[in-house]
Amino acid sequence: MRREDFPILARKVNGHPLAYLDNASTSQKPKQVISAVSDFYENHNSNIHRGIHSLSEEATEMYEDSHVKVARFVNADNGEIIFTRNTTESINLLAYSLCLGLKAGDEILLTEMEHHSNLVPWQQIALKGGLKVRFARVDDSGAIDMEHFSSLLGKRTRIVSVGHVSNVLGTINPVREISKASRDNGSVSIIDAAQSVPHMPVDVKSLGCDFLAFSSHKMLGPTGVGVLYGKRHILESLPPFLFGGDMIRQVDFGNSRFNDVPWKFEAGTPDIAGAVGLGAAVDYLGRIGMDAVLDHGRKLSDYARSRLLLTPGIELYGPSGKRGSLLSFNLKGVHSHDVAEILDRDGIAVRAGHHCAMPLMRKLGITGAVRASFYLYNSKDEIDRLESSILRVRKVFSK
Ligand code: C6P
Repeated sequence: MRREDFPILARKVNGHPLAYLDNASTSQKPKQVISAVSDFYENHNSNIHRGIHSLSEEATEMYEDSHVKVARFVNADNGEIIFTRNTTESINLLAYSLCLGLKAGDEILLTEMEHHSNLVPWQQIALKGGLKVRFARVDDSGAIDMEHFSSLLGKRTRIVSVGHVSNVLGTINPVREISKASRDNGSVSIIDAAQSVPHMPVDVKSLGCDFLAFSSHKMLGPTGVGVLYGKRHILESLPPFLFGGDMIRQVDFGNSRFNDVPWKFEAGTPDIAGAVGLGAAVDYLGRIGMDAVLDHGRKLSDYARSRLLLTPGIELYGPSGKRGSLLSFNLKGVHSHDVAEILDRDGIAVRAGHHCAMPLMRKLGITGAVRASFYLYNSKDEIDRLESSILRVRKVFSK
């Protein structure tokens, strides 16, 4: 699918054509995104919302246009999209701003499969404020134990924050059901959509969540830009996270009044070129269609699973049915870093290690895993190369 749009994919690594299977970490960028960023710097670079001159007006319009494009992409309304630096910052913003209003003993409900970005911010705020973080169990199939989840959702649960797609297991969590249960319980619902928005159609209205966070760099856009969707009335009532320029309406020595949403949450000069690049990424994905992106990712992930199931010595993690576009595994008796290093010699880029999910690793009884993650430019041929390379690793280590 449009491999030729991605200049980096023409590269060779260690003498082999690059098979980039580390997309859950960050995706590659098409020339349309790269050109949008360089066009911004070459022709429009200026600060936004400040200067009354042509360049500043152009930059402001381009930056705001990206808010609108991203809002449309996830079916949010204007004013409901905040640009942050990444998913991590989006969740930190919520941890700070939402927890300011909580009391000691209030609870935050997560799951055992969360990425550190959706765990450490809550844990640290909870430690400071006497809040309690609870974790819904992950069962042997790699799914959230929904009975356990329901048993933890109680009178003191103020916040429920759950990953849409696990970056280790690939599990697609029932976030619509979770958002509804949270709403019925009077809790705020948050979806960590870092691994879903790049790979499938996501509609915040249909999911019914209060907040949803994701990163530009995993969906063909530049690094340095993240997104936080929030229901407008909640954003309006929430205190800001960062203070300074651009997020204010009126400042006196004694106090300040804040700007409207989303700018109340966008203090200081943002990554303007990055936001413009994200707009171009959303245009690109929109032209392909997210249903087609999902279909392609699913086919590759199913194909990879079917091949690796037959590979001797492989232990696979995550559900056997519908999964995100990734697959984690270990080769028995070989450290995941050694596998990744030998695959790299064959030009195959995968991630290995704990994948920023140490508690989940502990739960699985492993210290790390190898992860192959796919995107719209990957092919079955690359998965065949992965399989042959793994067989070579096995040979090296069985000597
Ligand atoms: N996971 C991975 O290789 P940032 O780094 O803020 O853009 O995204 C954080 C994040 C949050 N939630 C989930 C489910 C994620 O997968 C990630 C990023 C990468 O798995 C880098 S650790």
